[in-house]
Order: sequence, then C-alpha cells, then structure tokens
Amino acid sequence: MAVVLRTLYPEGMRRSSALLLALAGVIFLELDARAHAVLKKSSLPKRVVPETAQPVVLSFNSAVEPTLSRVVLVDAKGTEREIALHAGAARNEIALDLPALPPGAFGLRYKVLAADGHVTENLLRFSVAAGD
Ligand SMILES: [Cu+2]
Repeated sequence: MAVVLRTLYPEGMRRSSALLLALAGVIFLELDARAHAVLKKSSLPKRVVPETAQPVVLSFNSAVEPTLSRVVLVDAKGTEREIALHAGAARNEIALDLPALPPGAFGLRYKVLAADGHVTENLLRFSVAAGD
C-alpha cells in the first residue's frame, strides 16, 4: 500500500492519504467489534393459546435499545397494532406482552436498534390455536 501511495501521490497528499486510511481502519474496526442485533432466541411459542396474554422475550446477540426499537403485531388481514416494549432482564433483551388474541395467523414484526446504531428488521410468524 505504501509503495502505491508513494508512486501515485506527491509527499503532502501521501501523508494525508495515509492518515485517512488509518482513520478508516480505526472506524472499520470499531464497527466490526460491535455487531448489529441478530435475534438469537425468542420465547414466542409457534402456537399461542387463544384469548390468553403471553409474555415474550426476544434475545439478541448484542445490546439493544428498547426505547428506539419497535414491535408491531400483524394479523392475517395485514392490520397492524403497535406493541409496547420494555427492557428485558439483560441489555440484549427486549420484553413485551402479547395481548389476548383470537385464533388465527399472526406475525410480530420487530425493528430493533443495536448498540452499533444499526437497525435490524424481521417478522416472526406464529399462530393462535387451541391445543389438542
Ligand atoms: Cu451493525
């Protein structure tokens, strides 16, 4: 790299380019060290008991910011309902209370802000149905 810079740029430019490259390296390492939030575990069952509130904890691989994250409940018709979030027991967790729901197909769409400032979005599908 140094050889290339020496060939292409005069002294002054070479020095500032080297500085820029060094800064870019520092920033890159910084972002790399704090990965964005990937869902590791969810306590949401695939089948939820009808008409029964269900506490749910979403666990991520890194710290998340509940106040800047969102979870929306979507039903089969596409109707959306915002679900209140609270901090989980650990910094990588988000907790919520799923309201009592009628039988049917649903999804929880989450959008979480990780400590590195990146937003992750995904949909968790589940159904509400009586057990056998
Ligand atoms: Cu990230």
